[in-house]
Amino acid sequence: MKKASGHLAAKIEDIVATTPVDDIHTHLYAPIFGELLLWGIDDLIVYHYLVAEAFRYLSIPYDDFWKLSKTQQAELIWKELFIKHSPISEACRGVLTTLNRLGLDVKKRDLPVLRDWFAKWRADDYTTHCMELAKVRSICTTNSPFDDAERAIWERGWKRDPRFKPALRIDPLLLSWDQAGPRLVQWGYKVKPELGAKTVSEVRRFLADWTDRMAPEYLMVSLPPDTVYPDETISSQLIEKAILPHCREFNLPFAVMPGVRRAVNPHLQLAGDGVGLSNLTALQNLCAANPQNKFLCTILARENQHELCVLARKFRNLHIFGCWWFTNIPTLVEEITRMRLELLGLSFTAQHSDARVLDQIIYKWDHSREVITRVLVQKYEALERSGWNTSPEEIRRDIQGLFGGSYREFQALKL
Ligand code: FIX
Ligand code: ZN
Repeated sequence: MKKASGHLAAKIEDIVATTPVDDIHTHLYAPIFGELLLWGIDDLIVYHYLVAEAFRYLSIPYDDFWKLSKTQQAELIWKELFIKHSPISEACRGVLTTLNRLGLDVKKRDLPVLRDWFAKWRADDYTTHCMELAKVRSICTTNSPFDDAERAIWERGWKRDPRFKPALRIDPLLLSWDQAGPRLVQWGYKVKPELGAKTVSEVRRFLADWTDRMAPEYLMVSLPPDTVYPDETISSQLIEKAILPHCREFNLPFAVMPGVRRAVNPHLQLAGDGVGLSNLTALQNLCAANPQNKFLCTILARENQHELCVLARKFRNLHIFGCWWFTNIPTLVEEITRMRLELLGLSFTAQHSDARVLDQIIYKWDHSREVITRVLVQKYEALERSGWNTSPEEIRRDIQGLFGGSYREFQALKL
């Protein structure tokens, strides 16, 4: 059997490292949103992934931790996860990769010096700097009309930064109608607790108003693992009667992220969510019953990944993307990316960052590119052994597809 040349591997590594990405799901904000855009050393360290890990060691009462200032929390986490133990976990290593790529000397382990360095930056210059370092071309944000802080900014309006692309997040509407309904009433939409025709049309008016205001890329919800569709719940009815017709009218995909068990340990706040195995029959039913709707999906449980790939083989109105949260670790990114390539070829989006802190795009994309390179080298070498030559232009085309091109083609698809 002919051995692949080291030349091919080097070429792939170079193309993966230099191809710009469209980051299609994050929790970041454009700089105009002020303090809502998190960045800098303290936010990197108090990231909820690290809070969860620190509490593996910390014995202080949860409430005492939450009463501390951000700086104090960061100091506690830094001491526990970086000084008293080696920072081996993916989230810890991420902080170091980020600082290292920003040109900071992590060996010194000196938090005040790091703080001084960050203090010199302004958010808008720093945004450009991080996006350049990470080779991220555009950032899709998560925007909720139910979030009081950001709603006010949307209502005021501003000149758009074209690098930031909003997504309309609707979790409260679908998952806590009891509270979302009264808020809609407060905002002038005549909805009732039961979903009569008038209420449905008012929910659609609400969605249309926010779609006009935001011009979102898609509508999005994270779903608990036990979600069933269709059924008699308000959530299922809202999807069928309001969300899906709205998405068809505005040609917007509906993005679902199944598998999150919220507040498994509420004392950990944002860090307290867990994972569960989803019943993908709900997604299958959505795709099958609504061929004119487009669905984006990333799923949280490792055990659901294979079934999700098979579903994507069956439904062209389903586009799968990214390795999310607990699956965004090298072991699983490698396994999932290989599985997707083997079952779907190149018709998926390899990764999104899910970053909550701007600087994280540096490590999340660096680490992902490293793993994706490893998998692609194996795949193109295997093609070479089968007698197929792939030109650098073809490899670049393929990687552009995995890094946003395939998503854009899906967006452009007319069903
Ligand atoms: O629902 C989501 O979009 C999740 O990404 C978040 O809920 C989660 O807290 C997170 O940041 C995961 O990376
Ligand atoms: Zn997210």
